[in-house]
Amino acid sequence: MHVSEASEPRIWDAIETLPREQLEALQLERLRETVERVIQGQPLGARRLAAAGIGAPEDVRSLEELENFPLTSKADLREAYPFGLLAVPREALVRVHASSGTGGKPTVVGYTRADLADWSDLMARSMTMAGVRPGMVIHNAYGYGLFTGGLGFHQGGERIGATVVPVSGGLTSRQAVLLADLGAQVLASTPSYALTIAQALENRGDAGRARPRLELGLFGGEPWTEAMRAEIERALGLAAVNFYGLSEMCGPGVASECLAARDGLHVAEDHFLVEVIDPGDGRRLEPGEEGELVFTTLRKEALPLIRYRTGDLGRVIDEPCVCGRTMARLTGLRGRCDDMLIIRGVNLHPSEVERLLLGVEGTAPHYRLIVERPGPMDELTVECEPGQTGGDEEALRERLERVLREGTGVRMVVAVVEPGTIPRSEGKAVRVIDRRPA
Ligand code: DLL
Repeated sequence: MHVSEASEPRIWDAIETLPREQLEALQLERLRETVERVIQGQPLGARRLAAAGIGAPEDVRSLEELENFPLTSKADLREAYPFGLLAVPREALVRVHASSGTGGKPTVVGYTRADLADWSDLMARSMTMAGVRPGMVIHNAYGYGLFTGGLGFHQGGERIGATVVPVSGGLTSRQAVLLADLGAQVLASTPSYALTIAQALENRGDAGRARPRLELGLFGGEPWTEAMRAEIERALGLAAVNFYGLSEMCGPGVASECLAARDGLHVAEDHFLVEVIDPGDGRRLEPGEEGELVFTTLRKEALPLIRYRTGDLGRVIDEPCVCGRTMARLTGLRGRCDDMLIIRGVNLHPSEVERLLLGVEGTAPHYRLIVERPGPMDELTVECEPGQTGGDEEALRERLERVLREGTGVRMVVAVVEPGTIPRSEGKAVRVIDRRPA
């Protein structure tokens, strides 16, 4: 890691350090505005609020009452596809984005001009917090298009006054050339794609060519472990910073790490109220407890959402951060509740396998999990590639099987495959191949 002097963290907006009391007063005011927008423009939301006894913004007397409001789910968005939950006329949208979702229709989201301005500002704030400065060259390898990653980081970079290179995802060998030749100091991409790019840089060799000058990586859009962070930092020689978000809120910019601590992602609490609930019974959990993240938009015009269930697991910590920001932090982003595998009765998160796998010397950071049901029981095979150092593959396989069994309580088969065989990611990595009959 070699972050230059110029990258010392700065504050973009005084609101980031607002005393909690003032922040909460602002949140309450904005929650009432959101309730007003829902009542005026979103019939489904208005009916649900009415059923919870909220017929007017004044009926919301405190932030605590939010706990009694009904939850909104992805299924609500899907049923209202594409524009049924808009609180403004469709003509008021200046942009739409969408998230792919598994099978079936994508989730479509819309932005008014004010929503886009807010989002750009949020991205500029988050990227500043991550160490980006005016004039830095940002190689933006997030996909441009319906995915919010490309345009999200693009807008934030321009708003800061950085030099944005809108490469988008794909054509990886060209990425390596541009990254070095244009002197990128910042790489923005999914963590898995960052590794693909790192490999392309390596393959290219460096005889007589420009060396990459990377300092910072702005990575997110998929779960990744501390072990993966260490791998990426080593491979690219940069400080890797975690970004979290989802299209239904705005895209990236919902919660991001500060470079000063890189210990938890500060939630943009002036734009989104965060809660953690028990995914089973919907009960609200205390700070520090792990559960499903739920967000309420506080500023969105086009698509205000009250208590939106993300399906993501995490924890909220409210202890002050060394960076001086007062906004609460997310930690333990382990993936989605429905990514959890149940193998012979034991719950297993793919991220747990990643953590254990990368902890073993001699493995490369490329893997996938294959679930099959050859007989009455599920079988899990972990495919991975050996590291560059070479060595006894049979010994590596045995060691991995032992570490995974001891670490998870699940017996799995490890297959050490030829380097380069596991498909490389150009966006969000596909980690689990489920071959079980439906
Ligand atoms: O992935 C927004 C984004 C783009 C965030 C680029 C950060 C960087 P969607 O395509 O709607 O939006 O997918 C959202 O991705 O609910 C999480 O399950 C997952 N996710 C996003 N960031 C992280 C992260 C964008 N840092 C879904 N850690 C979310 C873990 C993440 N999971």
